Amino acid sequence: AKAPVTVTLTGAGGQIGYAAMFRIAAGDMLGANQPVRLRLLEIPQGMRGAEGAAMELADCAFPLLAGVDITDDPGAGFEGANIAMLIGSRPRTAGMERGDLLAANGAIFGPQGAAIGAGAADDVRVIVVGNPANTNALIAQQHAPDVPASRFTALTRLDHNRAVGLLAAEAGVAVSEVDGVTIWGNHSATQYPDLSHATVAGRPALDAVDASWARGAYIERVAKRGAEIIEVRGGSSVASAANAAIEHVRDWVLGTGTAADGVPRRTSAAVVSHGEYGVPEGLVSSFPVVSHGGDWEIVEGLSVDVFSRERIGASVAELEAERDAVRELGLI
Ligand code: NAX
Repeated sequence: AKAPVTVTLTGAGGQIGYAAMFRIAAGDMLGANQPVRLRLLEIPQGMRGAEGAAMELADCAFPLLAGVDITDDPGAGFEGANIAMLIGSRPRTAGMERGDLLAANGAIFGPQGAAIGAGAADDVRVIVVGNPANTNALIAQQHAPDVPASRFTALTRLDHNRAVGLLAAEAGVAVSEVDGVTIWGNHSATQYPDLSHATVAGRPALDAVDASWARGAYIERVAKRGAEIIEVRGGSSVASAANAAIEHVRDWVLGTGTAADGVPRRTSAAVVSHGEYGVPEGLVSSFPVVSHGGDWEIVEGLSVDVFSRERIGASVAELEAERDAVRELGLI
């Protein structure tokens, strides 16, 4: 039998952690033949939630689940971790200044990054879900200088999946007929869902739907989809966020593969820039990506028109401002 993969979930006593762990233990993330060991990392207030969830995991008797450990110590939580899913954070609440938000998250993601650097497995792969996700990933990465920077990523797959779903609905096709959508920049209101290179049933998306919609209401709808879910459901996105994080890790580890026509399947992920598309080196920004051999690769060479250039620039400027603010606060 294969050796278990150690998956550390932070915020495991919260909603997204709860939605994710059963699917991970069932094999949805790493495959039906790969045993997993779950590490649930919480803060003291969240330990009971994690303990209760672990009791339910036991009651599922998942054949692939090799063990569950629960801790509130980041050192123990990340020891030997192969996959680290950083879900717990301090999201913005009403009246919170940006500096307070970044400082609170620096106090979480700095120590967690250091613990990953000190004790995680050599092949550790990190995905940050907790907001502000891109900058939290940057903070963690900066505290783990011995881990390759490419192992730190942030979740924009939920934005990507929302963008695919809303495009398919507008065009009146199945989501399986949509390809080539990209989310650029920050997981925030400035994100840019780009249809320039997208296709719908093989046709350019910008011909299949009204181009002014694609570059107007659509962008806003994708960016504000989280608020729309809150308004209708009375709570934030949970299962869809967990699903996106699972798909991000699955594609990262197992590869994005090729479509039936042999064309590589693209998706979106926030990864550390090497300067691609003019995004300053070192920022954790969302790009069009493929994955093979266990590594994300940014898809280069896509044409970027004036409209897209401006949109990408605005979101990247926000990421630079966040990076400058955490630098000024001494968090990186
Ligand atoms: P919950 O409040 O239900 O759960 C968060 C859990 O994290 C709590 O149990 C808390 O005790 C724990 N926690 C806090 N600090 C911790 C620390 N230092 N170490 C370990 N655990 C810690 O929130 P939930 O709905 O699960 O959302 C989690 C995060 O995901 C939030 O920051 C949210 O903003 C973010 N989201 C990100 C999305 C994305 O696409 N990137 C979309 C969904 C979601 O909004």
